[in-house]
Amino acid sequence: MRTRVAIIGAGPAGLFLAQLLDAAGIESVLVERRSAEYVKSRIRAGILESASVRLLREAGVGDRIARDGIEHRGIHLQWPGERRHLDFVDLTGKSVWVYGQTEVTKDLMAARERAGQAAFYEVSDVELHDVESDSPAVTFTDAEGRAQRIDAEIIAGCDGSHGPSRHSVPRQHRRTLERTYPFAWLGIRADVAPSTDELIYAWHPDGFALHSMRSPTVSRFYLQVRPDEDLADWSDDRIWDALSTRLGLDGWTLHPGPITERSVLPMRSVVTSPMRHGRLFLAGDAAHTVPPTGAKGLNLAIADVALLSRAIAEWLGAGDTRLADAYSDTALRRVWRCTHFSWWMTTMLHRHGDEFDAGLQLTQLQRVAQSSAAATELAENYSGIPIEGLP
Ligand code: RFL
Ligand code: PHB
Repeated sequence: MRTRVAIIGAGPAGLFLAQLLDAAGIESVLVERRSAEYVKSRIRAGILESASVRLLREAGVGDRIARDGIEHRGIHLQWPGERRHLDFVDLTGKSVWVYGQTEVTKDLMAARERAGQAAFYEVSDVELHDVESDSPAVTFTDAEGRAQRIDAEIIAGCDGSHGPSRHSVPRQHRRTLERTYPFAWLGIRADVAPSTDELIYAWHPDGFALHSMRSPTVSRFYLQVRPDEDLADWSDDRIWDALSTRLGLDGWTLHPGPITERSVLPMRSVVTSPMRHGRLFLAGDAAHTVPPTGAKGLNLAIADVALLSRAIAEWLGAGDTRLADAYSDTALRRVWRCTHFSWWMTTMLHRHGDEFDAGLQLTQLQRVAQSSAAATELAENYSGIPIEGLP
C-alpha cells in the first residue's frame, strides 16, 4: 500500500494530525496497536487550553466541545485553612475548558470515519524502515494476521511514550532526558456532581489532592500516593476519607458517590530530542511526557501536531521544507516551557523532602495567591503559552 503520510498511533496526536492533513488534502494511513473501542474508552486528561479548543474547532471537530465542554475562568489553589481562586481570564484574558480526552478521541475518530481514510486497528509487530531515505515504510501485522507494508513520503510517530517510533532515531542522534518523581497519583472517576465550580489543587501535609470533573454529573479526583501503591489497599471509604481530609475547608463539604474507575499513574518528565530524523517526525507523548499536575500532556500533543501538519503541508504541497526543517527546534522550545511548568506545579504541590521543603512550598503558594505577577506567571502557563507561528 502507498500513501503520503503513515501515522503510527491513534491517540489524540495521531488522530488530530490525520484530521488536519485531510483538511489540507493530504492522504494518510493510521496504524494503531489497540482496538478502536479500547482507544475510545481510555480515561486520561481532562483540561483543554483555549488554543486547543480553537484548533479543534477550526479543524471541524469543535461542535461537541461547544455544547458539552465546560468553560472555566481559572482554578482554586489550596493549602491548610486557605482556598484562593486564580482568575486566568482577569490575569491573561484566556480561559480553559473541561472536556475529557476520551471525548476528544471520539470526536476525532468520528471525523476520520467521515473522511473515509484508511485506519488499521489492533495491529502488531509495527516496524519503521528507511526513515533516512526518501522512501520510508512501515510494516506490521494487521488484525487478521496478514503482513502489511505502507510505503510513504513521511512517517509521523504519534505512538505515545511506549511506542517504537522514538527508537527509530539512531541512538547516536537521540538524547532522552528524564526525571522520575518519588510519588504517583491514585485517580478515580465517580458518578457524582462536582462539589466545586472549578478545579481545586490542594497542598496538604498528607499529600497532594486534586478535585477535577468531567461533566455536571461526573467528578474526577486524584490523591498523591507512593509509586508502588497497591490499589487493593484503597477501599472506597479510605479514598473518600483521604479526599475529604486533603481537600477539606471549613464550611465546605465534599459529596462522595459511586466510584466507576480507579488507577495508579506514575509521574515522569521525559524530553526526547530531536523530534525529527530524516523523514520521521515525532509528536506528542512519543517525544515527551509531563507529569499531569499542569494539565499539559494532551495540549502539548495538540500543539505539536498543529506545527507538524503545517510543516508537512508546506513540504508535500509546495516543496518548501523550511517549516519541516524548523519543526524540532520550534516544538521543543514549547515542550521545554511546558516541561518546566509541569515540574514546577508538581514540586510545589506534592509532599516530598522534609519540613524545610514544606516551608518553601507554602511560601510559594502564598506568593502566587498574593502577587499578581506570580499569579500571572502561573495563569499564562496553565491557560497556554502561544504556539510559534500560529495566530
Ligand atoms: P497517546 O494518547 O499515548 O497515544 C499513542 C497511541 O499510540 C498507540 N501505540 C501504537 N500504535 C501502533 N503500534 C505501536 N507499536 C504502538 N504503541 C503505542 C497507543 O495505543 C496509543 O493509542 O499519545 P498522544 O496521542 O501523544 O497523546 C498524549 C496524551 O494522551 C497524554 O499526554 C495525556 O493523556 C497524559 N496523561 C494525562 N494528562 C493530563 O493532562 N491529565 C491526566 O489526567 C492524564 N492522565 C495521561 C494520563 C497519560 C497516561 N499514560 C500515557 C500512561 C493517564 C495515563 C494512564
Ligand atoms: C483531569 O481532569 O483528569 C485532570 C485535570 C487537571 C490536571 C490533571 C488531570 O492537572
